[in-house]
Amino acid sequence: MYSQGLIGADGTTEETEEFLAAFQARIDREEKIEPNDPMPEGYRKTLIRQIGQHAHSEIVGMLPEGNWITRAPSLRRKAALLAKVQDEGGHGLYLYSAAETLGVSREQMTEELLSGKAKYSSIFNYPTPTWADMGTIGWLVDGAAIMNQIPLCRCSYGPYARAMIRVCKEESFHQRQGYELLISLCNGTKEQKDMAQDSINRWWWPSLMMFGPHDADSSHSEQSMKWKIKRFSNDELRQKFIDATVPQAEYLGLTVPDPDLKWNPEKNNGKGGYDHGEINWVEFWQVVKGHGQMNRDRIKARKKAWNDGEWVRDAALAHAEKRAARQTAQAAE
Ligand code: BYC
Repeated sequence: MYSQGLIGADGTTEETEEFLAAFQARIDREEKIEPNDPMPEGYRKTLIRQIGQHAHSEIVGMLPEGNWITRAPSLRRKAALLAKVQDEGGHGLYLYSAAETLGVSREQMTEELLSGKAKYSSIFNYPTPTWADMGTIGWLVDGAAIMNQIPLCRCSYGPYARAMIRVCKEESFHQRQGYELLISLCNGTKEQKDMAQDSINRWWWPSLMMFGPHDADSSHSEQSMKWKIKRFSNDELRQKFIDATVPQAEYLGLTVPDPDLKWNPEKNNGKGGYDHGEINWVEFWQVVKGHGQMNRDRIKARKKAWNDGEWVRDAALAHAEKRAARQTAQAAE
């Protein structure tokens, strides 16, 4: 068990071999790590990086779909899209709160996003030129997110794992609304079905990129899996996603734009799975490094929102300070 003796006199944890082994033993026993527990600095930093990136992705992820709220073709579609975008704002807030339990402030995280130091998911740097993209994002992007995030509900860090339970329930609604939208388009006119196919042609490969680089090129996976932050590797999750999604495309009567896609009965230990073509990793890294089609627009929009919201933050803070002062004065009376 832990003893406070592992905490140094200055309050920092001493990362002796004994400390690291005791920490790993807790992880191996599937104990949840909580905010005040001693933890290796690398564990804390990895979580801040991943949760922060995840929170930014949710917030930036509101922009491509927000683009279509005013142009949704019916009240029903508008209400569903509004609810989805609002949910994403909520996910960002739970995730920023989970990261704050690790000793980083929301201001610091936002500054890192706006300065380009912190990453967000590559997927949100692609444009949304057609209404069908609202269906495809729900189906493919939220579908990929669910595949990646269900295992995060079992992440070793308690606040992140608990936040992910609600996030995943909402993502499931998002995925279904997207798929239902595409079913309507595919049962509609030829132009509507063509619009759906064109959208899948543009979003298929970027959705596969969401899972990150191949395992051999993933700098963090090995350690993150040892710490049970990640439960599956990037390639394992990508394969699960492809295997689950291709039959859904077939049901829609649409095809995924991969000429090398082929059912392989030997794959997945004889359970069968799809062999697939290679991702364009040059494109992936260009987008991750800020040179995608929409990177500049996305950061510009977030900077404007942050600057426009300054007076709201100031007013909320002034109100909180005033109330605290009043309470202190009352307590002293
Ligand atoms: N895009 O060692 P690796 C959503 C970076 S939001 C950009 O494999 P890791 C939704 C990676 O950060 C979807 N960067 O890293 C919202 C690392 O760079 P740094 C977001 C990427 O962390 C609204 C480097 O490449 N989901 O669901 O072990 C509407 C090496 O990678 C990407 C999450 O954030 C990428 N695609 O694994 C709809 C989930 N991939 O940090 C939907 C939580 C990799 O060393 N995050 N990089 O500079 C994760 O599960 C993991 O962080 C990842 C990457 C699987 C994404």
